[in-house]
Amino acid sequence: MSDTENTGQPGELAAETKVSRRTLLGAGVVGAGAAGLAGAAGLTGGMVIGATPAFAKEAAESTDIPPGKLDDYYGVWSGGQSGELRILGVPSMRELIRVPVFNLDGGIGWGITNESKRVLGANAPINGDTHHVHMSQTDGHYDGKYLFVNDKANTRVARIRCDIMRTDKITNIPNAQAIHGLRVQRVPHTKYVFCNNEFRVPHPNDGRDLADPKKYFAVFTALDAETMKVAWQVLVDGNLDNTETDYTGKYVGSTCYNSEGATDLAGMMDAERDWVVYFNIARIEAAVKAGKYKTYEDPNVPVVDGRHGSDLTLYVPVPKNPHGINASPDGKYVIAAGKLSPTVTVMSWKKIDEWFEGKLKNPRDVVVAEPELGLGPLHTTYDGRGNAYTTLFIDSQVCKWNIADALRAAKGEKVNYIRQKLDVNFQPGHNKASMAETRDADGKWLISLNKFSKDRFLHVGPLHPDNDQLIDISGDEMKLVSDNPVYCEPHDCFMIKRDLLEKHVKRIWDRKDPFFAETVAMAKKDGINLESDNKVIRDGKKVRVYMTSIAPVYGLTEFEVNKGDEVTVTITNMDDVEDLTHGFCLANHGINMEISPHETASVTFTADKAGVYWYYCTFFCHALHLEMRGRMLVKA
Ligand code: RUQ
Ligand code: CUA
Ligand code: CA
Repeated sequence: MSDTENTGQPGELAAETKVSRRTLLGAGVVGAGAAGLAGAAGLTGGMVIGATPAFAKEAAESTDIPPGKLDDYYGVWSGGQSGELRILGVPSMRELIRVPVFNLDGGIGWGITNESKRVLGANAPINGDTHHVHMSQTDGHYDGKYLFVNDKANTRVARIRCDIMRTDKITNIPNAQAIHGLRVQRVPHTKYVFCNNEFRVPHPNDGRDLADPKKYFAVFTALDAETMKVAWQVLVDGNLDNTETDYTGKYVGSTCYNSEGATDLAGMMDAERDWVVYFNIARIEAAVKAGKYKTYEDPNVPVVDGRHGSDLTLYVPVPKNPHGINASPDGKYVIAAGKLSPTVTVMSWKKIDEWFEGKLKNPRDVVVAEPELGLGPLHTTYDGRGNAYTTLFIDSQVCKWNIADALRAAKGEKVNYIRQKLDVNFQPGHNKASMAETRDADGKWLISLNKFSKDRFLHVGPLHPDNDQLIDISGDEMKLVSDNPVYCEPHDCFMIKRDLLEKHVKRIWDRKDPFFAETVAMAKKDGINLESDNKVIRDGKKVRVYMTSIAPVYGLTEFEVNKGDEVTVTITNMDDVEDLTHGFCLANHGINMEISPHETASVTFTADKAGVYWYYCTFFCHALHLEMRGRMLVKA
């Protein structure tokens, strides 16, 4: 049996059926790329790889979290085209909460409340495409402060405060279209969030140069993590896919699959090599300071020129349409995955430094190995014990390989650097090992985020869930331990040890929280004490209704307005009991919001229909929760 035919998973299809299905999937995916991949397959053909059975007999690390017990890790998942984030417990894989970001969320009223609308901005789109979520770091360790996530769909980046797990800032990225790769500066701390612009367009993008793709370009963006303003951008050749930072704070690199500047599939696969472009942060800052920049759509955003020939950047040719780029937790290497090449390219941060110092001549001198792993390598993660784990999309496998051995093989030694190939179900994109984005990689758990689930779950209609598989990597062998259906393609995730995040998370709102400070200021102008007052303030055709909520009553069980008034209802939950959340749903007005203990939330709408409209509490807060309601009386 050849390596890709490995099977034997309990409950799996017969080997023969499965092989044909796997082949079919691979073929379907290859599609127009067949020519390039045929070459790649040829390369892999003669290779001896140390595959092991996909499912080991011995019991894996237990994922069993008994009732009342807590998980060891928080898992933070992007939500793909749902536009949200999700927080899971690992290893149970129980979903703990969703964090709406770019999407409308009726559960808590995200996109409905004034507080969320202030974050989203006026007339903001209410869909998103979140791929890459990363936590802020200090000296290469998670610091529990912020999460950052991209919106490929609408060219935005959001920040989520970890203490309340709420999105608190969203920035539209100018001079760009489609923000894909996103990473945080690790060292000395997350000063910048780096964002990749995937699609090349004309600038300004106002109807000029439509048919002249040579004039299109893409930019690399550094966002200030505290202000969430764009600090600077770099004009690049080609496009930008994924990005990664080093462990010194000096460099950040991005993969480019469209070095061709093409606008169609064949064109984007034309070159045998595209590249990884590295940015020299200090030099870029100096160039900005020296005024060596232009501006495009936003006069406040300096754009320096980092195209070929610039001393701000280093373009390292790598094979072919590279995708993922991931730094090893020892701070030494950064590995770009070949996608249409069966190889990954291992580059040395130290050599990148030497190149910028002028000590190396050829950009390829920073490459220390280019091991062949299998078909469709997309992303790599690490166990902190010198092993790398690369997803093979087309082979539907995770390949575990040893970095030191790959370096020895690159020097001509006869060593097998591949440790194991594990079948996953099916077609993995990202993978991520626990704590692997930091110096604290602990090599316990690996998630393989698989794009197809086929028949792994009960059928729920033509749209199948993705399958995020949990794999135990604590021993010598990878062991698949659970299948987990997920909605609308989370691309990436990370796992952080419970104690590192738990201490930063609030269990009850602080009354001084900036999240609702503007609402508090509005109340103050009206002479309202939000914690005790229940009052209606009329201001022409604007009516502001202030009330408290204490289970099981609202401070106001009725208020009266005139048809056509613009009504703002502001509610402050004065219950002290943790977990005692109230809701406010106004019948037939499309309004629902959540108010957790000591939170103030508000919503503004037009009372456009005369009549009696009940409002009621949507969170089951008390035995008399159903009775927790009141009337809005709208006079004709
Ligand atoms: S990146 S797999 Cu690979 Cu956005 Cu999705
Ligand atoms: Cu308050 Cu239910
Ligand atoms: Ca290409």
